[in-house]
Amino acid sequence: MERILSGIKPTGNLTLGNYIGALKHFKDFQDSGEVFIFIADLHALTLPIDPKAINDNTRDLAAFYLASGLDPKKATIFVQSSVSAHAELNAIMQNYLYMGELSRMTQFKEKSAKMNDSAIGLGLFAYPVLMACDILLYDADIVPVGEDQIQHVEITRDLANRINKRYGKDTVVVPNYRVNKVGARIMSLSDPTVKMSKSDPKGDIFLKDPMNVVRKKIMSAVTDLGSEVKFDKENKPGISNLLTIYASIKEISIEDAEAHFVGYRYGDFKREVADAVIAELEPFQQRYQQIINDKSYLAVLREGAERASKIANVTLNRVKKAVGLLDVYGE
Ligand code: AQP
Repeated sequence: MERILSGIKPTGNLTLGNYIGALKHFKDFQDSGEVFIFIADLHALTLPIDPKAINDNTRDLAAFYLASGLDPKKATIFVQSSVSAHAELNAIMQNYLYMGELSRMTQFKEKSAKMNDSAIGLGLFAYPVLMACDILLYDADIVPVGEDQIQHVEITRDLANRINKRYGKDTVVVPNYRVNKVGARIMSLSDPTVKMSKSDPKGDIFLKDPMNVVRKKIMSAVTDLGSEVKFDKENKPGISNLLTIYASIKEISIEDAEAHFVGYRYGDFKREVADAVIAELEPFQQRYQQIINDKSYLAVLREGAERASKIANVTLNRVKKAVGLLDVYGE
C-alpha cells in the first residue's frame, strides 16, 4: 500500500489557494493508500508569528482537515511538534544538505528578500531539511503539493538518494511529488501575477470569509482587456485564474470550463464562479464550525500523535543505526 504524506503550515487564515492546491485533495488518497496529514507548526515558527495566532491556526487547521472529509479512522492526522522524531531526525539530516543548495531554494529567496538580514532566522534557511525529515520519517511514496512546494520535495529526493548511497539503499524511501493537473497555483484576485498566500494576503479568499464577502471578492476580482472568457495566462491572467478556480471546484478540465463559458460576459462569468465557490465553501464552513465548537479535533490529534510516533520512531532508529549512533538500550 502506498504511503501518502502532506501538511500545511498554521501561519495564517487558510486561503482558497490552500484549499484547491492541497486540502481538497487529501481525502482522495485515504481509500487507496495509507495517509498521513500533519500540521506543520514547527515550520510556522520560521517567520515571526504571535503565539496566540499559531495556537488558534493549529486548531483551525485540524478542524479544516476533518471538515474536508479526512476520516481519522483511515488517515493519521497529527501536529508536527507532538511527534519528537521530526526534530530528532532534523538534527541528523541537517548535516547532509548543503549551504549552497539551501540558498538556492525559491521560497527562502522570496521570503528572506522581504526581510532585514539580521531578522532572518536559521530555521527559514534550514526549512527544507525539516520538511525532508517530515517526509522521510513516514517512508512516504507520494507527497501531494501545490506547485510552489515541488522544489522542496525535489531536494528531499536528493537528500534521500545521498543517504542511501552512503549508508545503504534501503535506509530511507525516495518520495515523489504529486501536483494536481488544475489548480496547482491559484493567484491573488487583486493581482493575478502573484500567488494567493496566507502569510502575505493580497486579494485572498479566506476559508472563514462570510459568503457575501466571498461573492464580493470574486465580483471585484481584477479582469483583463477584451471581453472573451478564455484561458490565456500571459494575456488574460485574471480570467485564467477565475477559470482555474471554477474548473478545480467543479473538478473539470480547463477546456471544459472554457467551453461552458463561451459567449458569457465577464460579469455573468464571475457570478457563476462565485456561485460555484460558495456552493463548495458554505457546507465546508458549517462542518468546520461544528468541529471547532465541539473540540472533537483534540482527540483526533492525540490519537494521531501516538500512531505517527510509532511509525516515525522506526525510521528514526533505522537512520540512527545506519549513521552509527550507539543505541544504548539495544545492546
Ligand atoms: N495559491 C496556491 N495555489 C495552490 N496551492 C497552494 N498552496 C499554497 N498556496 C497555494 C499549497 O497549499 C499547501 C500549504 O502549504 P504551506 O502552508 O506549507 O505553505 P505554502 O506553500 O508556502 O502556502 P502559503 O499559503 O503561501 O503559506 P505561507 O504564506 O505561510 O508561506 C502546499 O501544498 C502548497 O503548495
